[in-house]
Amino acid sequence: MTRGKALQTMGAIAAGIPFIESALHNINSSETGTIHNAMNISDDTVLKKAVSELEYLTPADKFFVQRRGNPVLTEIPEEKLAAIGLTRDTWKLEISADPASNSEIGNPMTSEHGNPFTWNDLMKLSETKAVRYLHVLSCTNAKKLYGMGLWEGVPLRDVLWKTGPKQNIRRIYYYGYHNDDASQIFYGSVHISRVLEEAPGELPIILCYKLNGKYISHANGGPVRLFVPGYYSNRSVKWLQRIMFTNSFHANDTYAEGNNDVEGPLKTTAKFIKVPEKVKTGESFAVTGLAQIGPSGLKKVQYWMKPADQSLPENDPYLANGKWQDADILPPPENWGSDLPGGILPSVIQFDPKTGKPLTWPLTNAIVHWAALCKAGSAGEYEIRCRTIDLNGIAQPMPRPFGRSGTNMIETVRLTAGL
Ligand SMILES: Nc1nc2c(c(=O)[nH]1)N[C@H]1C(S)=C(S)[C@@H](COP(=O)(O)O)O[C@H]1N2
Ligand SMILES: [Mo]
Repeated sequence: MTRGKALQTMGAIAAGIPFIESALHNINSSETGTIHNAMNISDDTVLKKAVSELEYLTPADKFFVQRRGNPVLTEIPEEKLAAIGLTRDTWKLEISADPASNSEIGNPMTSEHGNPFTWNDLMKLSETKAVRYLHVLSCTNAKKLYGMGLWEGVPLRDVLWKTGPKQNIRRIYYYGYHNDDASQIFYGSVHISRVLEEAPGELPIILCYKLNGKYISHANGGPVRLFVPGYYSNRSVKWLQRIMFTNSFHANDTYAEGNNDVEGPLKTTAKFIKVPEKVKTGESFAVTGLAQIGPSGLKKVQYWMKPADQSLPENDPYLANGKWQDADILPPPENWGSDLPGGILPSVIQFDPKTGKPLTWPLTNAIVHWAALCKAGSAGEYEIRCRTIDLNGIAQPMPRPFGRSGTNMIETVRLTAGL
């Protein structure tokens, strides 16, 4: 089967259309070996129902938002936003050189010089430069993902070049709105190379103004948040108002000061979405989840169900010796989410413009859904765990098991089997 045909068949599976033999096995034949099929989804009504409840893109108003500041920044009333430059009409971005450094730029864009970068400037630039991509919003220290989004913006470099950067520039520092109180500033930084250049297939840092096709709400960091792909979301500063070029080579990030590793890319890690609390002994039930995918990719998602009173393998902190079984990794959905008219995804960087299909699946820096059919042989309490295996064959939480560079401990959920 050709790759295009395989993807088509996979679409049919997601839509619940019966298909012949395991198409999932066929797409697996590439050396990336992404999708492993333990159960024929289209044949099983329990699994099919569970899969039909999954939504790929988190609706914008269902994203988890980080509440910080006093008063809480996400909750500033609508009528106060214009006065602080956080409506589309009033938004301004000040771009200058770090006065504490020797960076040289020819054309600072600031209110002082009468030329800050405005919403109108951004919209003008978006006519020729707008890009869209699928990317998770994921906090370094949170167990659950904050959301899976479709982000639209203008590559930051296209704005920064307008300021005539010259020399002695190694990083940018950038800052969000902060209740006009210096102690509440949330800021981030990134190496200038990451702003100016990508490897083919890598995503650009953007001045982001749309989430799931709609202007970003104030709560979600609008009118403009920086979106820094590949990292945890602490680098994606909300309510962006100021950017500085600097010759400093140090990460200057609010999160770094909070004992977090801000340089590490996203980790490949599996999470549960739905595990029933109570199941009937001897009857099949479905478990669903998602995997966040980092640069090491995803080969498999696995689950392990065991009686709660059965002890864990000894001298095995990462449970490598559990009786892990393969879950089904789901194909691209037919319907991408309720925020999009008709559930139809507009063109994104990660898709082939000719076929409208993803260039790879699953996508790095995004999620993929998975499902498994389980059964409890006898009555009692059970534990169920899930983990990923990356494309290097390394099982979660390795190769980076430490917290503070992204939470990736193996998740455990309990359930009871009875009559
Ligand atoms: N201005 C500002 N930007 C911010 C934050 C913040 O508190 N203030 N939190 C950061 C962190 S730690 C995370 S994980 C994400 C959370 O984004 P969300 O609030 O849209 O979910 O925003 C980042 N950007
Ligand atoms: Mo975070």
